[in-house]
Amino acid sequence: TTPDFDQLTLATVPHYLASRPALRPRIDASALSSVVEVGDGNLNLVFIVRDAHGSSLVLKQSLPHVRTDPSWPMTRERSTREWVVLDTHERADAAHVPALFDFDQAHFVLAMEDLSDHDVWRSELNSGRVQGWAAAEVGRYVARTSFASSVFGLDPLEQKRLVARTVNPELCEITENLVFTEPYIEHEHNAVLPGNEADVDALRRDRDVLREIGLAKYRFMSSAQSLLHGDLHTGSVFVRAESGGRPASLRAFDSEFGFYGPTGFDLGALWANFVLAAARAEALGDPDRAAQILALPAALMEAFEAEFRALWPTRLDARIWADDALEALLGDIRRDAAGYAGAKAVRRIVGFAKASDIETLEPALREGAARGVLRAGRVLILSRLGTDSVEALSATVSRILHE
Ligand code: SR1
Ligand code: MG
Repeated sequence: TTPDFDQLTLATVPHYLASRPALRPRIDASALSSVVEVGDGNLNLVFIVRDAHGSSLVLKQSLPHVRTDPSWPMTRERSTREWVVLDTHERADAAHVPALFDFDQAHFVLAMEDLSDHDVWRSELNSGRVQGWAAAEVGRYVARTSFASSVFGLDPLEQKRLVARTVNPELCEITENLVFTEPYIEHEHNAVLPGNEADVDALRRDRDVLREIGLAKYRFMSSAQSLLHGDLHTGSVFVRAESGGRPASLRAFDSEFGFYGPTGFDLGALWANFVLAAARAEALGDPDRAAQILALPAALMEAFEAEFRALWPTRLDARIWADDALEALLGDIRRDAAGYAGAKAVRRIVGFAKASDIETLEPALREGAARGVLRAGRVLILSRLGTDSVEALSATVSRILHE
């Protein structure tokens, strides 16, 4: 009898591999040396499979519910969306995503390159290794993938077909609720230390913050600029520093939240996580490392803008999108990125799915770090009203975190 592949197990993975002709050149299913389940995110099963000849790959299968809360159902169609996003991003920038080997729509399984020789960037930051070079690399990834999937890089008919294929209602709804709504209301998903309750109250009473969050949510829901990764925090980025002649490498993975949205959302997600990492460094008494981390938003945005400018001459229609449109466009994306950075920083302190940067601090340190992130988040959320200089914003964030 054919085993049931509906939810893969260590026992069924070898049979599953044998059933996939596309994977035959990638792995010898009859000579596997190890199968391990390594999924530690909120949603999926992830297996690393190795064979006796030294080949390996990753299988990622979506579960029909949130992994950490089985009572919370979740569409498995997100696998199809991740496949389309990854395939599109691979065409635009193969160097910065895992290679895609196979997609099994019947069982919601993606087979991808094993990147075990890389580390998750958040873990590196938490361990004190900043990997600062990675900020420019990921900025180039966002520039290449956003330009290629936008109307500047794609024929308008093709672009609209891709918009239609990547509509992601259920996962967008998660972001709409968890990032833009729940932190600003009473909700069972929220939890903060008692010492941070007044900080959250102050944010919820701030009418400017509420207006800007509402406008940011509106742009998230209505601005189909480019095919986003959709959840580009430092836990969605693998890094491998240059060593012994082996080049540095960065790969953005886990794009199941991808959809056509505002380009600044992906940039803002990274920026927010730099703020969390800097708050951790400050809490641990390392202001020099915090300063090093707070240089990353500028490195990210500069590399993004430089790459976008370099791609601009290849835009499909220069008749109407003239050169002077470019800087206005980049200014809009920069302002969006700063606002989304604030929203994404706040959600990781107040709402569901917190970040280990702050959560693994002991409570006495966590309270101050959380307060700093909430205050820094407010400045970023309100930044549309003032400066759009990334360096100036980071200088303010630095002062707040150091207080
Ligand atoms: C129920 S999913 C919770 C969070 O995990 C993902 O990483 C996204 O950030 C989402 O908001
Ligand atoms: Mg994820």
